[in-house]
Amino acid sequence: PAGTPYTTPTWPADVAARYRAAGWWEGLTFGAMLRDRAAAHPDRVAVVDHAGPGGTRRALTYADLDLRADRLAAGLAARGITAGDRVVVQLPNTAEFLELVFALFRLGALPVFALPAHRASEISYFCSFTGAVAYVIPGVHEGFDHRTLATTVLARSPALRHVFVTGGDPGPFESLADVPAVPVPLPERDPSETAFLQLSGGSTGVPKLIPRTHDDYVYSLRGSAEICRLDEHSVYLCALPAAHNFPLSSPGSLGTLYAGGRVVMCPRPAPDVAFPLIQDEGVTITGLVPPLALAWTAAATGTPYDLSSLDVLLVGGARLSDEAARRIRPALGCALQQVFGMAEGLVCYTRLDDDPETVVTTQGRPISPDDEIRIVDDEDRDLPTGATGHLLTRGPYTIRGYWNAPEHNARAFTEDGFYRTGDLVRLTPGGHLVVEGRAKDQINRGGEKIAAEEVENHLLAHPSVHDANVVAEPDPYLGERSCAYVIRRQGAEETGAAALKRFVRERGLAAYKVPDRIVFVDAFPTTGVGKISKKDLRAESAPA
Ligand code: J2J
Repeated sequence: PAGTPYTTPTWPADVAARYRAAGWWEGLTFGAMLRDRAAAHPDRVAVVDHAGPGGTRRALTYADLDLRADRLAAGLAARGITAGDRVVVQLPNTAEFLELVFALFRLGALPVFALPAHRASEISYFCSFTGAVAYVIPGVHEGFDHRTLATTVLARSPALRHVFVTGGDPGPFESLADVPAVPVPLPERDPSETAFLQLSGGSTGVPKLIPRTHDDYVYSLRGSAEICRLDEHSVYLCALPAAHNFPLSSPGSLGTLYAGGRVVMCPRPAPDVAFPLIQDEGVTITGLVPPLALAWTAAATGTPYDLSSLDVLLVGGARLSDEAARRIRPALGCALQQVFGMAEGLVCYTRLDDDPETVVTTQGRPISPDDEIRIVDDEDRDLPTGATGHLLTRGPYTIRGYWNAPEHNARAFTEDGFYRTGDLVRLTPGGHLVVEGRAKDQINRGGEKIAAEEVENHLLAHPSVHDANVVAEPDPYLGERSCAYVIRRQGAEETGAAALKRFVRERGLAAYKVPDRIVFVDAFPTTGVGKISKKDLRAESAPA
């Protein structure tokens, strides 16, 4: 709500000055970046999608994208949306996604990046927690009516004034296509200010929001584009949900625009949708989570589509097994780059000139020479090189704190500003990181992150549930899936697993967070000091 003193942690002034002096922060805003590229090569295609009437192909040049962003910014300004406002963006992979985020960047309004899979529980939280004034949705997407969702969200979010709908019938709301107006002069934004709020994978009851500045994010794009060798001939297929940090920035759609390349929006990442696009659009690079990389590898054998334009496949978001990594080049005929990144900042890549063994067995090394890495024990003591421990990091594009979460920040960051990633890693003698596990209370379901506590809280809201613990269990395809151990209240034996899953879904939780399996137990295993032992629960789930 207006007047709330939101806190946005940032880098100490001397550190910021150092990052500027080193040239990492170039003082470029997203608005200026697009303006510059549009001036340099107006007629080059910036983005292609297949979301025109009846699924027709649409191509926007850099000049088109630049003008559309200006027109949309003017229209949003006319509706009272101003610098500093938060706008929840929940769009599928379409050109409108890029038009809108650049319009908001130019206005200085902050996109809050939701995923299409989010439902009333997540979206209402984003809207109320950020005091968002607007929410942008597709009408019906993948068979789900986001307009109905918006009605629920609107009733719960006092600050929310506008719902804009892309594609088709806007229902009771306004069509985003009706918003654009004659461009108005807007003040240039300060590159050191927060450009947007990204979502954390999360390990707490509610997701945390990540404030990223123009300076720090543009640097991560530039570094990523160099490492992935993007140039004006690059064609990036945006196959994962466009708002996620990986397809947005590693090097993603924004890194591709930074480099002057072409972004192809892929509506779904399945091979039958992606392969024809790779062939027809001459895609050179894309990024996938491990289960999809496996699915593509399997589907490539005998495919009628010509995938020969594909030079690089980035795989990250969850641990890619060495065996799966080895299969990628032979099957898809492209180079593999492993990427270990996080929306909070740090991104590591294997390099295109790393030896093949390093590429298949490690998760790479950081973008920046100024990325600081510490690997520590439970008491924050540095471990000898090669030992596995907690990864702490700080650097020119890693946040110093979550948005408006001072208490949580005191735990999630060290006093001197290192982010506690919750990942367990080790360093190889060659200086590459290997992800060995996780200390945070999270399930990594094929790259989709689930905070155990968030799901547990929803389960606990059921009258038959006395207590609940959600843990990861191995899954041959996803790597991990979620399993809820539930203690029922006395006399509540009739509530079964299916009913509980339905209950959680109906509370408006994204489908990927609904427990894959529910096991009813009489008690949870405890540790020596009487704390519930998630480790022992995980062991119960492990294959014998
Ligand atoms: C093991 N675990 C990994 C990997 C991420 C690029 C790529 C991915 C993300 C991302 C991202 C992993 N092996 N290769 O933002 O820009 C797990 C770790 C990490 C968490 C972050 C990007 N790559 N992970 O996945 O914010 O546990 O970002 O801390 O969604 O994913 O999740 P997220």
